[in-house]
Amino acid sequence: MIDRIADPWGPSTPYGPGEPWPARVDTFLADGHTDADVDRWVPSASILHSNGDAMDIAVHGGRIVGVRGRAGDRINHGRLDVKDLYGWQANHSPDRLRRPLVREGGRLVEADWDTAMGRIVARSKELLDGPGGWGHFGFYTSGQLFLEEYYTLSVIGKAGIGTPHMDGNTRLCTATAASALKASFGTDGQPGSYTDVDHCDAIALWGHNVAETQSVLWMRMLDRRRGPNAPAMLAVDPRATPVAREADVHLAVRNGTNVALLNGLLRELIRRGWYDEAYVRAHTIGFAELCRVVEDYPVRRVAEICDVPARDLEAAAELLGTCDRLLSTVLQGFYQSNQATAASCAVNNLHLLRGMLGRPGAGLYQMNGQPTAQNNRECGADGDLPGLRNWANPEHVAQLARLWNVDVDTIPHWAPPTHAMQIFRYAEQGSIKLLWISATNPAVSLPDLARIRRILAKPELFLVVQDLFLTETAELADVVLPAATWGEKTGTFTSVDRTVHISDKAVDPPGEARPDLDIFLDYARRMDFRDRDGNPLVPWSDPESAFEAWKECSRGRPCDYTGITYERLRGGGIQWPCDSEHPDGTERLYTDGVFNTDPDYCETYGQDLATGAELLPDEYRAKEPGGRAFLHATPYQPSPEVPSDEYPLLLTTGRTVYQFHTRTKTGRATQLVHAAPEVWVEVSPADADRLGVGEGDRVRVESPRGVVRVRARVCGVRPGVVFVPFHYGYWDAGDGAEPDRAANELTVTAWDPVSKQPIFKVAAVRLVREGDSGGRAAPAPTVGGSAPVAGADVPATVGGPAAEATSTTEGA
Ligand SMILES: Nc1nc2c(c(=O)[nH]1)N[C@H]1C(S)=C(S)[C@@H](COP(=O)(O)OP(=O)(O)OC[C@H]3O[C@@H](n4cnc5c(=O)[nH]c(N)nc54)[C@H](O)[C@@H]3O)O[C@H]1N2
Ligand SMILES: Nc1nc2c(c(=O)[nH]1)N[C@H]1C(S)=C(S)[C@@H](COP(=O)(O)OP(=O)(O)OC[C@H]3O[C@@H](n4cnc5c(=O)[nH]c(N)nc54)[C@H](O)[C@@H]3O)O[C@H]1N2
Ligand SMILES: [Mo]
Repeated sequence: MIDRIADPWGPSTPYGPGEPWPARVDTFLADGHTDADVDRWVPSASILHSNGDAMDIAVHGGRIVGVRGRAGDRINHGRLDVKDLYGWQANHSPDRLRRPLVREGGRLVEADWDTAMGRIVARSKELLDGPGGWGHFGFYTSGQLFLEEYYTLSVIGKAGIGTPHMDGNTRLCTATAASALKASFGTDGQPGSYTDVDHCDAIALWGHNVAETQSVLWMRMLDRRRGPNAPAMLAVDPRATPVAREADVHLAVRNGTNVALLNGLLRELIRRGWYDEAYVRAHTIGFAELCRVVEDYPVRRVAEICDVPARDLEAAAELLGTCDRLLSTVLQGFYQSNQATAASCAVNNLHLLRGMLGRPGAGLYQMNGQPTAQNNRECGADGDLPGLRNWANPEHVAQLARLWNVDVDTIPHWAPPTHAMQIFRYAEQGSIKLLWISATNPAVSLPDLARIRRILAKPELFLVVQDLFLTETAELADVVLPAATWGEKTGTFTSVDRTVHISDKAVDPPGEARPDLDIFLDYARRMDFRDRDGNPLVPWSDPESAFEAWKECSRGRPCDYTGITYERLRGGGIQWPCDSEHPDGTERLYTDGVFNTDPDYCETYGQDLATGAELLPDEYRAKEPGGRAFLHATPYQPSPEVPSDEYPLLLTTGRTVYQFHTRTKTGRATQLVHAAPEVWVEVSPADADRLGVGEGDRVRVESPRGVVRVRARVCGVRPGVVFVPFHYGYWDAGDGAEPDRAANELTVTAWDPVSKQPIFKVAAVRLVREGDSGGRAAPAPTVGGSAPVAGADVPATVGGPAAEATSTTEGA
């Protein structure tokens, strides 16, 4: 029995390079249940991060009673993340939405489905038939639905209503992953495989606190680190995360300076000849321009911009330049920071320069965050066209028109699809009059919340919210639709390394809650969307028939699913592309150094990485990519908001291992609530001293936009920077929530010019002491990035008997 709150990573199983990662099966059964009284184990995968850990759901008496990792699965070899062990308990929370709600006289009251859907359909028809038609519709969805749901929504939006105003919270999450992959390699799709961890001799983590956010992947990395011939490790993060503490080289850069750092590192590699000339010549375009741009970033200058020691930069360059099999992961420290796409492409440059792609151990993950973000990008409910098609390529649009049997001009393609921040802007200006939000909670997760609340509360905006709970966002809705979730519905989803899993229905949803797929299908039926021949536009009726329809859409594209069936998935995960040429799936992309940059095949004609300006098709063709990848070079520019006399500190935001996003699930699982009950701010010892702030003291963090009242944790964040986790909204988990606690009260309305991903990782703030600690430590975990400074008198984060789980290793 292991208290996995106290030890989120569990027992180590060291292994050496090229060896298989040993299995370790993690199980948690609640309330004294044992294997013996489990009626059924239902196959699924984790839904509280993007790792795609396979698990089985334990069912007893029609209820979920626990989970167990699947030993034979290629991703996790049986291990489970701490949120997955306990988070499912939220499914049974007594405050789940059980019936639809509609607004009557200013209040939300219960209604039946006919009434709720009737209101949405009446408003939709009125808008669609009136002047401006499709322009009044906005859809804002998620990275947490299933593939079948995104594809259905995508067809409804693009071929039924014909609106370009559809995006996902994936815009906040992995828009930059997609942009960087498209810009360098031609299309979305991760080149690497998780088995690269088994083979690599160096790991670089670029703004990725993998220990807390993809903890099973971290277990794999740690097991290599504890075994023979361990890989070297580089961490780039302004905080002393567990990753940074483990790394051989930790660059605690000033947040917002990633491009300067990468330019400096690339310059060192080139200068010292640490690159693969033959690979660069055969497989890339843009080397001369890259050399020219990075020439301006000598180590001394970069050390100054990033505020890290020059010798650490040199050590990092040597680590990256002299390894044989480099594995990189990139996540929010890049995607949500300044110059997001340019910085992420610079990591692609590094792998291209060193020829570190397409072979075991030489892996690159432009990471996903949410469990099903990849599917949203594939299916196009997020501001892409389905099947990783190029909206600016008329033949790609024509393919969709043929598939759906609709007029080409119905499908919006005259301009780039509208990104989320612009959708909210249109709602603010009043041109979007119906906004349908599914499986996301923007009243906590979007930047500059005072503004977002104003927009969502506008009486002229007809707001539909489809969720499990009456969230901060749902409270502002005109119609609330109660959804079924993971464990209560069937569907598929795809993790970072393109592995597709099936998640089967294990139990019935509460009350009248319905799977999101059924809700979208119901809407399509009631709206009576038809194709050109008068047949129903959306002819499928359940998850499997939706999946079969999607397979046709994916045919011949990079994410080809045509060889996958539900039946095959019940035997285990499969990596796309899976087609007649690759019947068992594909472990790595670009093994032959040929990239998806062909003008007829690519997903984008490219953008200027500094300004976001779109290239014309002819400009792209003129480059004659011929299957080569693009090396992009971008000069560093300071962040849109930098510290001033008034706001002298840099703010960054992010996560703890125990909570997921706005806590609608993890905030309803006792073990996780107790581990991280309330918001805090991380302050460096130097800043704490200067400001007279001690551990647990009450402080105010203020930006030009808002304020949060929190307690201070003195810990390993870099001097001049403070960190606030963004998990805590207004909803009260019975933990005595204080007002003014959402990090996004402080953040800026600004985004990357290329990916349009908001900048959550850089803002200017000041910190004001409000009162003393009353002898209590901050409510921050002692595990993870918020671990207090050595010697601090802070009680350790533990879970006690309620958090005891088992971990079984072979032969143990
Ligand atoms: N426990 C947990 N796991 C999760 C989630 C969760 O909410 N909780 N969410 C999932 C999702 S959707 C996502 S997107 C991922 C996110 O996973 P991560 O990206 O790992 O998580 P974050 O904490 O947002 O940010 C990572 C790190 O970026 C650092 N950082 C901040 N600014 C900068 C900068 O300018 N440069 C650099 N180099 N680093 C910077 C922060 O200090 C932080 O440690 O996690 C997934 N997994
Ligand atoms: N300051 C700051 N802000 C951030 C970030 C940051 O690092 N810093 N990170 C950003 C990132 S990467 C992300 S991904 C976003 C996440 O932000 P959100 O998407 O707003 O976060 P969640 O709390 O996951 O919201 C998902 C909602 O969907 C509901 N839900 C779950 N499953 C289902 C389902 O099956 N069907 C339906 N209909 N509903 C369901 C949940 O109850 C919940 O209300 O936040 C972003 N905001
Ligand atoms: Mo995310």
